[in-house]
Amino acid sequence: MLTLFSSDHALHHPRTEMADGKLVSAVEIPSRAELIVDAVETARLGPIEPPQTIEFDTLTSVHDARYVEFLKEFWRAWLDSGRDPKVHDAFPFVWPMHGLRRITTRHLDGLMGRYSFDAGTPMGPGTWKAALSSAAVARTGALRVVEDQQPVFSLCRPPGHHAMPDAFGGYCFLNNAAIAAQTFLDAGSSRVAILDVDYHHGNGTQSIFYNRRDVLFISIHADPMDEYPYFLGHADELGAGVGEGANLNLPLPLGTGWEDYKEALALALRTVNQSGAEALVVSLGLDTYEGDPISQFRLNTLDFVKMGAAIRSVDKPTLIVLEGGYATDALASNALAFFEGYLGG
Ligand code: Q9C
Ligand code: ZN
Repeated sequence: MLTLFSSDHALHHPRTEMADGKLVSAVEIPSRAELIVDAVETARLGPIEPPQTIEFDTLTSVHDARYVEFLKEFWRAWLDSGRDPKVHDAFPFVWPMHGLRRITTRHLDGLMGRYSFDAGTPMGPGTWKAALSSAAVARTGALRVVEDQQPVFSLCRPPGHHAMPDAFGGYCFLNNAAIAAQTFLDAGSSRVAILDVDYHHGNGTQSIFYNRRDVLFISIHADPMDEYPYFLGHADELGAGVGEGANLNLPLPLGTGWEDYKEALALALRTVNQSGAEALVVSLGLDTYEGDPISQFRLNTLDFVKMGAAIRSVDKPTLIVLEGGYATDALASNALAFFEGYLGG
């Protein structure tokens, strides 16, 4: 299996994030991707290649152009506003909600609030370049699936599934899975399914395609009544307009283990199989692991073998896109376990 990877991911290297009323150590850190790419190499899963450059127009096929412009210009604006160039963890802390006006201000703090939805997603000098490389890894992955008619792994970092049409959050800036799905459509697929198995609901991916029929979004995740992102990912969100019926959320209780998880996965896979989709994008989060530091499901390493095997039963051109997963001591083995099952190891 081909893996796409860009070393530019390391240009985004947050040290801290806002949580529990204080700054704590960041968990979405460069070693995540390094551990997984090293494992792919050591296990000889196949070639590891860099992505092609990605066009601005590709980004704006799923994101608001002014939002992408904001991400691109952020660090220059930070410096121009006279702020500390040594800071590499910048956070928003005021948002245009609850009747406040959603306007784009001159002040950078207003701009950051306009284009974000949480305070847990630090931005620094290299964030834009890293996010762009991650999106390129996803897009090139989809193009290679079409070209080679083989499954491909896009080892994306930073992750993407929380990124909204016009807002960053949840450690995500550009929605890699959405860009990949749109790439399949632009290459001739009439319908694409996205299966999101990250522990957290993919609120960004859902939002991007909520009013559309051509992309079916299915997500298995911790119940947002009890878990981030709280304000989206509930079972009654079914899609809207012509997209009604093209969105399926399968929230599960905190503490869920494989016995219950596999039932939800079977339902999700049946739905994918019956959807008429001509390609599949898997948003692969490894944060369903029992040892994940910020998550509360109970899958073990062997369960990822079973997950990979179950997902492989879908007979469609498939791109696997990396999302979350923060247990650095187990990321390599969990990724390899998934691919062992997926590739029939
Ligand atoms: N102290 C992904 O897995 N913050 N994003 C949780 C923990 C948000 C996770 C707070 C977690 C976002 C791609
Ligand atoms: Zn996650």
